[in-house]
Amino acid sequence: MSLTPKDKSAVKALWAKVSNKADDIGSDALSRMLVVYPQTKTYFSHWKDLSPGSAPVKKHGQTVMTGVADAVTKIDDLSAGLLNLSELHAFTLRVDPANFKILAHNILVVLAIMFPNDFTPEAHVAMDKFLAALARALAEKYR
Ligand code: HNI
Repeated sequence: MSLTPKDKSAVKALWAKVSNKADDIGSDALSRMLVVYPQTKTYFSHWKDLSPGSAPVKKHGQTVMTGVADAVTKIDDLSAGLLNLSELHAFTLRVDPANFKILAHNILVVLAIMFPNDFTPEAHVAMDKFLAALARALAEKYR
């Protein structure tokens, strides 16, 4: 499902409202992913502390959300925009692409909790489509 112009503006509008809390969103989404989908912990076994809100979780949450912020600016061509990041996850990090959908889900959950008023059904569907497209773009170099 591709993003309509309306979806794209809804994503940009929501992102403009929430981006100053990107670090908190990232930390909470990553914390939830590791607790609720513990199979995702295998990629981070080199961290000292994988518990919710720990220093490495916070730091990596920040990193991931920088990637999401970058993707918002590249929303018109995510495949080209995320090519390097896709290659990194596929060939170097060897992250199973199923995990991109899992993280996308957790980001949505956190947005809904932190921004109940801004997370309208329109914002919800647009963000869901955007995160799905982001996950697809990240998975592109796997084949
Ligand atoms: Ni991901 C590193 C962005 C999903 C495992 N990841 C990064 C970096 C960015 C990034 C940016 C840093 C790149 C660099 O160093 O140049 N990751 C994203 C985005 C998503 C995502 C935008 C999806 C929304 N990554 C995932 C998922 C997993 C994952 C779902 C595993 C469950 N990523 C990693 C690992 C690293 C990583 C592992 C290396 C981090 C480290 O310190 O070991």
